[in-house]
Amino acid sequence: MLAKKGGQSPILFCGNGGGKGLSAPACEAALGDMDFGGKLVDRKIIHIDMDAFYASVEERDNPTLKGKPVIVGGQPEKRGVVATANYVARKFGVHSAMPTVTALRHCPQAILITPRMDVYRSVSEEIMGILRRYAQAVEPLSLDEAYLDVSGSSLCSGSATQIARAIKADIAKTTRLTASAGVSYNKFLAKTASGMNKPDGLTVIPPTEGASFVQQLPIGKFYGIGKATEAKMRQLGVITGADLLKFSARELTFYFGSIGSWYAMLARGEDPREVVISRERKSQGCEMTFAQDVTDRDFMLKVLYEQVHATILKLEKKQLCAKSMTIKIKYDNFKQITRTKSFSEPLNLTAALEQVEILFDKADNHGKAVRLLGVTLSHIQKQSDAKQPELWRED
Ligand code: DCP
Ligand code: MG
Repeated sequence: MLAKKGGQSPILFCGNGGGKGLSAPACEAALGDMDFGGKLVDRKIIHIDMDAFYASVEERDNPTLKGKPVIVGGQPEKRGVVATANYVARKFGVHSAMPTVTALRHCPQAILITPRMDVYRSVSEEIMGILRRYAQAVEPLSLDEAYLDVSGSSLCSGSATQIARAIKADIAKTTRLTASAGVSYNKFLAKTASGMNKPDGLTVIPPTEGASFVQQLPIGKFYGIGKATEAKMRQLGVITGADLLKFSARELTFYFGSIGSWYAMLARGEDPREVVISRERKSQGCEMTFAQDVTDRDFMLKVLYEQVHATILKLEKKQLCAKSMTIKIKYDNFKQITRTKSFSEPLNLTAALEQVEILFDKADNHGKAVRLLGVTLSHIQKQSDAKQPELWRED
């Protein structure tokens, strides 16, 4: 049985909570052993995403918070931002990355909690451990989300939907937290599905429904389409996936560059990306929002030096090194710029300190007041893989 939602294409809503349509037999049958003949629809991918993760951990550990608006984030007087808010606080318009001061204006009665990263990290390890019991291919994306490829699994008679349900139950039992799951035949659709019925949702987009689902999807909900691209799409008259489908890959490449061919695939409900078992970190960095805006160049350089130092140390601890550096500067008007430079050899500390100054001066701040500074090192590789000219010279 297919549940229709708001006149959209039929998708299976198998939520355990929130009073959303529950259709267990349909869920079980959803991805069964259906054969749709196409090479891109024969995989079974699950995306798991914890609900209001940090805030849920806080509520779990302090039952007096139950039913109250909870914000996990930095202090307003230090110009902290919201890491997350529970669903009660979200009703007031509070969301991740919002300055805490704004969040508290929206919801003055909210209880503000400073993040306890160690606790979230250890809960995350517990969750990833559970996921690895259900699939060999588990790809964590952050502390609270991961993809699983369960194609060919013998668990739950091979039903990806049943596996997702079992995972949710296991997570709930072990951690007393809820997760939402999305089940489909590729990453893009599985991830979109997991966000559709939060919290405690289980949403399945079977192969028969992928194309029609994508057609009704608002363009802003497409994976990787941010606010700026969405605005550009709108200028082209693209409001939904159906509109996007009218453009060829070549046309989309003309308008958006090489990423255009990716949009063309998404419009067709296709996403060939594999679930990658061990995902290597692509970048490492840190940033800092100042309690008060700063204009002093020496002070800012000192902060950047410390950030570079800390970042290089973190990489070295893992025997990694990096070949690109990016600095981020956010001004008092919230305008943000980045400057990046790549190098042929991995950066050591001395080179990195020199380069951060060059990048900072390239930004040409002209005494503007700065609210945030950050450094990211990317193009990361293992130190042992870094080319050592004297050892690797090719004669
Ligand atoms: N996070 C953060 N800063 C952000 C976004 C997220 O620190 N800008 C942290 C806090 C979140 C966690 O990462 O709890 C997971 O991020 P999600 O985007 O999955 O958000 P939540 O799990 O909080 O809520 P949802 O139920 O929407 O998944
Ligand atoms: Mg989450």
